[in-house]
Amino acid sequence: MKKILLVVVPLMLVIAAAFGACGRLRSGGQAGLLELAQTRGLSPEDAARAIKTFVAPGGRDEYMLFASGGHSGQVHVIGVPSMRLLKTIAVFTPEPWQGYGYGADWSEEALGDKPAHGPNAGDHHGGREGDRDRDRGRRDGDRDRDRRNGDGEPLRWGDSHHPALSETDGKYDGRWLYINDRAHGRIGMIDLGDFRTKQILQVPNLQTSHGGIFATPDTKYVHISSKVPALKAWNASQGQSATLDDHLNHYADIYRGYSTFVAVDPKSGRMDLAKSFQIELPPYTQDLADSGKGASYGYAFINSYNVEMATGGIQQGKPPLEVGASQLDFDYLHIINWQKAEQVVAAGKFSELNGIRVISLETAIAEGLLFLAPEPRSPHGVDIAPKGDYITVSGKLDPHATVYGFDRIKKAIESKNFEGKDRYGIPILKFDAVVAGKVELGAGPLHTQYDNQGNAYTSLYLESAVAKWTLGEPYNSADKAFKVVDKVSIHYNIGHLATTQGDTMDPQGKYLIAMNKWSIDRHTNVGPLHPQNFQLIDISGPKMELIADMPIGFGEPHYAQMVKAETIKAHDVYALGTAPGTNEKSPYAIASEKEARIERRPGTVEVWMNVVRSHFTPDIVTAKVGDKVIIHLTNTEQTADATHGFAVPTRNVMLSLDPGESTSVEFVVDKPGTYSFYCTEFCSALHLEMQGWLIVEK
Ligand code: RUQ
Ligand code: CUA
Repeated sequence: MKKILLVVVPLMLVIAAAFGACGRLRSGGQAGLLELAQTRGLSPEDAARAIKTFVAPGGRDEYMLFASGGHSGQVHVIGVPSMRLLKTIAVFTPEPWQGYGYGADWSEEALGDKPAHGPNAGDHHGGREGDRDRDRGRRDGDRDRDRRNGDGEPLRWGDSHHPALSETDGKYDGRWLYINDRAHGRIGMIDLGDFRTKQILQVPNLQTSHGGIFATPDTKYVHISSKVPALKAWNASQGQSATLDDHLNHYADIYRGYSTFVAVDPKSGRMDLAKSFQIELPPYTQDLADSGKGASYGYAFINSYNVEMATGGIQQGKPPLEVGASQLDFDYLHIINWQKAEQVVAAGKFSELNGIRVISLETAIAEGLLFLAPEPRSPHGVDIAPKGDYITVSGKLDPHATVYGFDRIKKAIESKNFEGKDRYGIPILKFDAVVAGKVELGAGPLHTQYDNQGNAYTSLYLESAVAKWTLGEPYNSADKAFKVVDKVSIHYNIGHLATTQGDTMDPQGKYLIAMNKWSIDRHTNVGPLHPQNFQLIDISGPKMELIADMPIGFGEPHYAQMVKAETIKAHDVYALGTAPGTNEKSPYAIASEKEARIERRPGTVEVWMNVVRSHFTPDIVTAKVGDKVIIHLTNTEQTADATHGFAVPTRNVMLSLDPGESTSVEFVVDKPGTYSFYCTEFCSALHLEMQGWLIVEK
């Protein structure tokens, strides 16, 4: 009895506090709620957490989390605080529900990196047959080149790591989202008008990527740098030859890293290689990166490890990489003045390498746009504080975070306060001259985010915790700088973390998501491959409080960004006839069933198909074995959520047609038969009848 009272009384207080005096408890009454909590075995704290995260049916979350899907290749959109999964956006991996990677022209273009309708499309809108076929031919060729890497196989996966929401004045503007493919040095671009991937760009000269993605504060560029350095001038589609001897004994000469500033079209958000540039870097392993802003606008910062340039080769008598790469006490923070790099490119001091303008290492040094600063061995994250004045570098193997002052960096560069040069001739700034402070956080600090009260939050991988520490002036004059003020345990092995808008100039300080690598005993056993675990932490008070777990049943997520939901303004339906690839009217769109038709020419059947509840018109298409079938489908509905599918059995054809959308597909029919295509969305009571036939005659 005593125990029950102990639970009930505080629970009443908590719930009463949560609701104030308002009358929402009337339905069940306070007593009813208490009983319910007891029946479910919830402590008062549990009940309070449930209320903190609960979003009533039909309600909306305050924030949206855009989380990388790791080697699922996708991006996951999660509502916060409810931690409900709202959508998975297909990026690097085909996904049938969204009709992505199963014949839809826009998705083939995205996966093949050819904006057939985009700014470089040239004559695509010409509309004449000849143009169209020529254009298609060109697209196919380019697509093959870009998609087939090395061994000639189309790429069908990616390792999505670091999302970057577009920014205006250093704040998320809700227009576009970019994400890197760690495995292949590619970038995916998602339009947040329709949450679809519009473009995937293979960044030249990179084999892998890690540093970024970040958007510069005005999204003039998105940045990505190489992770493991690739053979100089690496060409993914052609390959390049090197011997074991080259690798073991000439590593420093044959490999290079690159920092890439990929230009973004301010209207469409598309990446434009012609306006982009790269800066050649030494073959250290460049790790995470972040964009300068505010005080440090115009600069970029990249961490590194393995400045030892260890080659691996355990059976060749060399130390394992993790040993070889940890011999020196310091690695290097790379400091890049990209505004200066822009001027150098404008002055023509670059060479073209695999289709991108590249500033050589020599030029970068001579022009004073690249510097190094020592950082304690094998760091991981580099994260710029909201005003752009502090640069936090996390130790990974060192329990400290090292905080660099941008004013100090600038002064050291101006007064040439160098402690020497690296073997490539890049000036190294004096450590003591550029460091503003150090803070001992705990074991395995990885990544840092910020709030609006002058605090930083750093993930501690080894300790399975988040440390909260102070920035002091100029964020909060009452705080002593670089002091740990709170810690919360995480379950388990946290990697990245995301606070509300915590990497922008407008952090909110409400929630923190811990993105954990291990979940061990946190969830129901689903076999030896355990889900990863997201944990929601309330950071609005002086003490951090863990309030919810969310198992993540897909690839290992890395970074995420959390934005006010109201910033994202996605449309409900497309304007009639919109091609998702361009956001413009498709030249193949039809306005209604009356325009539906079939045209035949030798070897080709071309169909303009109308799609509405609950039929396709035409619903019978005939072709001969060996014909190319081209179908332009327009969903001529304008009702929200009236999406139809178009699936052809035995073919890799699976489209999703949102209201107003016009999408084309082409495929060759090589076997006789009658194929019953059908709608895959339960769109009406007569959805089951929404089908037709493709009759392929001998
Ligand atoms: S790297 S935690 Cu982005 Cu840390 Cu994966
Ligand atoms: Cu359309 Cu089912």
